[in-house]
Amino acid sequence: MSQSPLHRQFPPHFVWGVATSSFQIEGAAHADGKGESIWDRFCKQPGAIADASNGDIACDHYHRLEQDLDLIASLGVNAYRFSIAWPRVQPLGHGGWNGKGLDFYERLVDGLRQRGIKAWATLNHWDLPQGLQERGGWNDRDTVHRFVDYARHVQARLGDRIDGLTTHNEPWVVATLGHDHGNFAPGIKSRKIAAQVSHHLLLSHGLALQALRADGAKSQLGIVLNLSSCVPATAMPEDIAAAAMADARGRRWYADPLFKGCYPEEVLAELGADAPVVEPGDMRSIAQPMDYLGVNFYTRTVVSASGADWGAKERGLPVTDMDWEVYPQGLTDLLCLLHRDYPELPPVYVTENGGAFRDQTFANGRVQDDDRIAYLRGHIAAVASAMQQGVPMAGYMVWSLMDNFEWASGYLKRFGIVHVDYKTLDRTPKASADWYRDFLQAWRG
Ligand code: IFM
Repeated sequence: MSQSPLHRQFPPHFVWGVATSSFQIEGAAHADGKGESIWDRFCKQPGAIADASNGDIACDHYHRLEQDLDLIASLGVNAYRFSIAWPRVQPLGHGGWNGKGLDFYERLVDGLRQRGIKAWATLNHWDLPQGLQERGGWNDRDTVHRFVDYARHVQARLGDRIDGLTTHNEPWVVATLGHDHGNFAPGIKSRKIAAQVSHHLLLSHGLALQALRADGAKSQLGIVLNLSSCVPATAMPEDIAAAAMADARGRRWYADPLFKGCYPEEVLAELGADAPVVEPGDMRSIAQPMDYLGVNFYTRTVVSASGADWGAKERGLPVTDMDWEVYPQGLTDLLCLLHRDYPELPPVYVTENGGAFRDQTFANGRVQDDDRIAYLRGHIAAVASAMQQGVPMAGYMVWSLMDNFEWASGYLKRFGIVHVDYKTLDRTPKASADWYRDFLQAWRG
């Protein structure tokens, strides 16, 4: 059976975007009254960041806004996903607001609208104000209420011009990498704290949705989860059980409360005394109806009971520069699993997908990133396949618009479809940017 060309498999209302986050691109760490974030602080810890870098300048997006808006428009996307730096808007995370911070995001949102591009804003892409960390950060229940105030403040000023408003980006990363493994800010290593943090993130999401709706929200409201499809390394029963447990810890710990109002029993049992304190009514607050679910997908996870590293390299499969296996079918599998497990699933957006590759750069500045083109094409086809199987897919966004600060890896890993020269801060679209633009042009017809 012949398949229609890829671009024809997507409906006219489909949302196509590129994504970034505040800390990774803005720079201007101390400009116009911005407060310190936990990532500003974390970068100062010796050994925390692979190249000992920080976000002080990053891509200097804060000072190059107009140029970057033109760059986004030149790709032909109809959406741009960015995040708002909480400490730019409220330097300490409590108390006074910084008008100049919101002015910047107003220019951004208005600039998108002038160019006919939908604004997709995330309220928390990890850069919590350090002032709140000093009061206990996400481990302290009061941070939940501070987040709701911040969300309401942003909506009051910009809500009429934001199409998609996301509470949190990848709460698993904040909880697990930030508070259990400790390799991300704020660098805490405690399973018990991480579990409590995950609960507070989910609770703040639910309470924010309630408050934003009570205030008359005009944007679509949702959350973004980083999810992977977990597959057993072999058909042995112990590997199958280990894969199911990994899925419960990573996916269902977040998605079950959101869609079913409960944590998975097997993970609660595993946590034992480290399980989070859940107050009466919390689970009902978390399970608010959502207008969409954002899914960030990069790779699948192959799990064995022995814990042996079943890396893709060992299996002879292609990997990105992060050593993440390239496996587009995993995205289809994951989306179909979500559809099966949660019958009330709202429209789903792949809010991040892309790869870090060691791009080949030629003397004329051309980056011929064929690996990235193959990656993107494969994953867009995986979205089409999920859609054909009935998953309510509504959009796809490439991570990332441009090379940027890749957290603990510093500037060593490049995810952009636009190359950034960190000496000159010049932006040069890579071959993948041309490919995406041509693909979208064909889709528009
Ligand atoms: O760069 C990150 C992003 O901030 C969150 N999702 C994964 C990306 C690649 O690691």
